[in-house]
Amino acid sequence: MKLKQADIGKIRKAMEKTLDAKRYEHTLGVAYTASCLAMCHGENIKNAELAGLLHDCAKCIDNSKKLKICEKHNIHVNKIEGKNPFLLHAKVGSFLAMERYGVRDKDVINAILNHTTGRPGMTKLEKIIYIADYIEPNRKQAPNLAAIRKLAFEDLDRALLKILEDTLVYLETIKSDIDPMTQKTYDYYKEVK
Ligand code: DGI
Ligand code: FE
Ligand code: FE
Repeated sequence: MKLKQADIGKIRKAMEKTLDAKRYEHTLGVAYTASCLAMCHGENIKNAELAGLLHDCAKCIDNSKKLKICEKHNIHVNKIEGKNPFLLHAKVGSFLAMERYGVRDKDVINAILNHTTGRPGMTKLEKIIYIADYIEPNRKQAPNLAAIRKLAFEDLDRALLKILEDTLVYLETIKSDIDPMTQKTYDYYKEVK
């Protein structure tokens, strides 16, 4: 399918088709959690829902296909992404949001693009998607979830910093490669606070 203009109903149906059942439930959870955060913090509710619905649209594409899409469309793959191609679902997802799902809003595209690593100087919508991805109701494993869920409705920057900190600790514990952007984002928000 290729949409000329982003249509939330059509995109929801497309996600149900393209994602596995668990990922689709997670996606709905991110979309409505992002909508609630948008209400709470004065962001555009429909943009939050749209970005939430699409943030993982490339998650169920296998790694070799993701790498192929990047090659074909000149999307830069860094060393860490080359070794951990699942990270590319954010870049490939933002590309598909534009090309396949008809999203034109730059902020929505960037919220999809930066939802895994974050970036220094995120917009309110980018923060909302990053946080909603971590706290949506189907998430159960992360530590401090109850506290971070409460914090998300009080202070976006403090919630963001706590998630970044817990993510870095988790990645170090499992000895996973850390994307330079994840570290840069943490360093930036540590200074902001
Ligand atoms: O796609 P989701 O699972 O919904 O969520 P996501 O896109 O935020 O990806 C979550 C995973 O990404 C989580 O296990 C932490 C991991 N991650 C975040 N930053 C980095 C990272 N993994 C590696 N290897 N390096 C990073 O810098
Ligand atoms: Fe993701
Ligand atoms: Fe997600």
